[in-house]
Amino acid sequence: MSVCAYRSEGDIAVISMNSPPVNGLGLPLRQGIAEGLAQAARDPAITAVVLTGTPKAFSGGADIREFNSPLMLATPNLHDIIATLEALQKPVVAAISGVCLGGGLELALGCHYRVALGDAQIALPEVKLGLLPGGGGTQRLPRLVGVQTALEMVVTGEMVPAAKLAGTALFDEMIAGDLLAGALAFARKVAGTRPLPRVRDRALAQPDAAAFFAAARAQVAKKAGPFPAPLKCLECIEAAATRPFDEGMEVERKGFEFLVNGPESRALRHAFFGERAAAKIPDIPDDTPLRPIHSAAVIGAGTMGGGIAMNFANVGIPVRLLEVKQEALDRGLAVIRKNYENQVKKGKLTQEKLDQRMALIQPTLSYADLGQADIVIEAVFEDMDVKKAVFEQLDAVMKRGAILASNTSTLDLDRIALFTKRPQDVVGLHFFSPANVMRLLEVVRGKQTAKDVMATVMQLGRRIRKLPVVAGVCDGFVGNRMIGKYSAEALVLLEEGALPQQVDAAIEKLGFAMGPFRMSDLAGNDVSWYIRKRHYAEHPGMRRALIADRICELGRNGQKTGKGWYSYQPGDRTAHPDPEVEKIILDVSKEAGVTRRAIPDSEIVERLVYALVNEGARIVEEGIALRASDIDMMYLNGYGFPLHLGGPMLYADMQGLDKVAARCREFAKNPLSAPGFWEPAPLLAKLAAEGKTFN
Ligand code: T1G
Repeated sequence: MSVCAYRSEGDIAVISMNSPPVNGLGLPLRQGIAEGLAQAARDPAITAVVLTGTPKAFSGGADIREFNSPLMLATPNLHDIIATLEALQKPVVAAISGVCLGGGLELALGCHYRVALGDAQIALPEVKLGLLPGGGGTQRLPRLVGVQTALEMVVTGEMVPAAKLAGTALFDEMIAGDLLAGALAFARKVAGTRPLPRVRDRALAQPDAAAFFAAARAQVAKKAGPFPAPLKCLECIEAAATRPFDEGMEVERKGFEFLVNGPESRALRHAFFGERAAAKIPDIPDDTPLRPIHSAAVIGAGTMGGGIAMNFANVGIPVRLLEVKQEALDRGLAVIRKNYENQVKKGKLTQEKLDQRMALIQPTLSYADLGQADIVIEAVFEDMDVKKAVFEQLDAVMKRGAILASNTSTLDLDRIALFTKRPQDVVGLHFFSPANVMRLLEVVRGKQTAKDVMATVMQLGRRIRKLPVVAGVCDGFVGNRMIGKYSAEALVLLEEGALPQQVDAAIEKLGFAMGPFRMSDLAGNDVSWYIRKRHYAEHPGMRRALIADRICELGRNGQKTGKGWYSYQPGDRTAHPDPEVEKIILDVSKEAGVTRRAIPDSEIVERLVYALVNEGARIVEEGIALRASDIDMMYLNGYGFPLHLGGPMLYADMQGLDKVAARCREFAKNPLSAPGFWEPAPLLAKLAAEGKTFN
């Protein structure tokens, strides 16, 4: 079926774009539009043209799948189309419905007129992809909506309902009801109007431009972080307000060129597609029937359980919250209420919404009250015996077809499933603390987890505003298995010559939200100690993390005890380097006969990130993660990996896998590293040898 249809309604030509899923302006669609315009131009019976999309999308913009490929600039490119529009001797009316984004809006701005439905969504979202509008949007939009509105729209990339822009010159008419009928009527009305209005011909001035843009630049710079796009966007709007149109277009072209070839945009586009890819499970069809989820239950009202319950209440799903003791239940509810009250204080929630959400969280001490829930999630202590008791109870009380989920972060889900007579209904839903904030939801697929259960929880994950990513069953699944290697290497760095504050500072300078030692102090050093002791028992020959063990033996559990890798003042989370910790580190190095050395920050970063990458490669080749980009999505949304770097696997791609593999081989020579730790994973070695990438 053609992606662009042409027909005439009397003396008006109608060009209808229909290139699923969102009329991305890929080459075939661009060709279709160009052909339609040419046909309308040469047909003497045609007096005007209407350009339409679908109810869902006028156009979602340039086809971002074409980026960094020859297709992007293949002619007719977007500029060619807009030039054709502006040279046409017959009026073209853009009829806008659904989303009108990026290049799609720029296409509409090239038309002589624009009419729209009030609920159409308008945006130039390129900045969210690390780009700027490269089709003239930075020069034309201000000429219709003014500098201030255009600047906000381009620098934030946020969608604006067309109705909110009805008062500007962006739309010549707002259409109520039948968009096509309204557009045709408008086209007939303007068919004879001359000269044809072109946006580029409109004058634009910004009073006191120098001061205005200096102030705006300071504001934008504050929020831009490591991303160059927002300031480049501002530069273009400034050019539109202070220079002739063609000069402004040149500023835009140069800015776009710079950004589209930059690492930050590559990372943001990787995140865009990676999030959508994560929703796809190869052996589970997209149209798998889902189990209905009208109510939920959570076992455990602690930090995790309370946060998990909030996710359901936030989207209107009633949720039973079970604890074994009344005071634990009361405490859990008080924490939930406090969380909501904090949001009310910040103006992010109304009191009415708070009350509605609290009413949806129904406390109980009895398992019998859970029986009718469609899904239950246990968030009890990370101990297999405790999980066994809980799942045996759940198996006894939950209705047939209910989904039984564990929030376990490392335990064997297949074993947990066998505590029930319905292993096919058991799945892992690993939330990240704080569960009502962190976006990542690691969905652990057991050997026996039914396909419709997987499809249901993946959709439910999106419904509760999480990013669900699939993991297979192994120790630590994906995220924590990798972080285990990262933390182990951080400890080796201490034995070798670094201090916690140097290691944390180095990786935080790269952009991590928190280095390994500050993170451990926040999460609780006893948590990782408990896991280390389990590993020591399971692998008696395993090399002990002597420094970390000593820290824990002293009860230095982190922020919650006022001392950990750092010391803390009461009520203050500021991490203060502690001489007692430094002494422990120096003692262990001495006992191990290690001659400490100064380790460059760059080496610290390589060893921490490549430890993640190497384990990630093993995880992909074992099929524990479905794809490398899933690992990146996990690290961007659950572990504070810097967004402008796109995730550990993309970071490795950008360094060059041959370089990464070579460095791993270098690190493998370190006598302190565990046997095989730095052996390049076979997938890494293979891709490096073939000059390929993970993504
Ligand atoms: N190009 C190609 N595919 C796109 C696309 C696009 N612009 N937008 C979405 N898709 C695919 C997406 O990958 C997914 O595919 C499917 O559509 C549904 O998307 C020159 C350079 C439009 C609001 O940044 O914001 O124009 O996974 O799951 O929740 O100045 O997609 O099904 O195979 O997100 O309903 C500017 C990005 C481009 C818009 C729809 N445009 N897209 O949301 O569905 S740069 C954008 C979105 C540009 C010019 C510049 C959203 C949406 P699959 P979805 P949704």
